[in-house]
Amino acid sequence: MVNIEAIDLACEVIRQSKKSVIITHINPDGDAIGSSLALKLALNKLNCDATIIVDSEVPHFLQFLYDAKNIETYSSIIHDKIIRDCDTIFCLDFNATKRMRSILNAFSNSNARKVLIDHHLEPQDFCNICIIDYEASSTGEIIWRIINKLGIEIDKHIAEALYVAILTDTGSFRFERTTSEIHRIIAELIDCGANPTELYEKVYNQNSYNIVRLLGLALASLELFYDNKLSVMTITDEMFQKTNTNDDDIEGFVEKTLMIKGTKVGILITEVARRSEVRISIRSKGDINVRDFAFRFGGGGHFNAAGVRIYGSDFITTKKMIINEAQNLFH
Ligand SMILES: [Mn+2]
Repeated sequence: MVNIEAIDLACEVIRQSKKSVIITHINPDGDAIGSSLALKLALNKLNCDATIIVDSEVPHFLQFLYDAKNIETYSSIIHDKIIRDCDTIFCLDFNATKRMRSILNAFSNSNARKVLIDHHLEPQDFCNICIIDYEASSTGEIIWRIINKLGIEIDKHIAEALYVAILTDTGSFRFERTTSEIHRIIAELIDCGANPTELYEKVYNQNSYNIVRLLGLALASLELFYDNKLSVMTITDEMFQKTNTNDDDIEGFVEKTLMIKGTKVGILITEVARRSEVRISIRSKGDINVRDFAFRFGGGGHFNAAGVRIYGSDFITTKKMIINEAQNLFH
């Protein structure tokens, strides 16, 4: 658990802030958006202004969250001044500067206090204050501790944002860090107005027909290697075109690679032609460390869930290389 001093420090910084910016990572997930919204609402209750900026759009399945419509997609003309003039910048749910993509320049040029709140391994050194808990299930969990320590009342909107953060980052309460403590936090959030049935429905059952068709193509692409221990899902640019979808629409697909009996590692390899990018998402079961695997190619993440983006290299060659290298995971 994150140490008490770090939480106290975060509370002190938050109380001193009057004008803040919250930055979260590109292709934001439920934890990125949920924890950012919860922190913003908490800051607002302390009369601190907060602007959430991301160099991406908010995914459709998270747009229902209260105040999500006010999350701003980065534009240098509009936001560089805000980033320069604020007193505190909170970086949530990422620990490598490349994850803020083009916001980085304005971030680096700002003299604001910089506070990192995150739960990923191997953080880069780019903030003045780091509140990091490698054992936390989600950034939302850390934000919950901070809000509690601040003595701020958790209203329905904050409860829903934190619930979605924890729901999505624990894979609906089934990943490794789903402790009894997490369930106690969730119980409290339910008491504060978060409705599990309603939130699950809004997060997971609002896919377009096109996305479900893309999932069908992706499932049909599954290939097994190394005695079925490795399962590989492939999404090509052609599949996106056929279903009129794009790489924002593949949230959760990688989890399906682990459905097969005997599979220990699942890899989703996605061709993102518009950015000359090959996006690799990796999941594993048990004691197979996929974070180190991703790290070797310039990516990162968690022990059982990691990813990497490879730019400017041929899709087929990259896929072959990744499958070949993945063999080492089973030694
Ligand atoms: Mn997270």
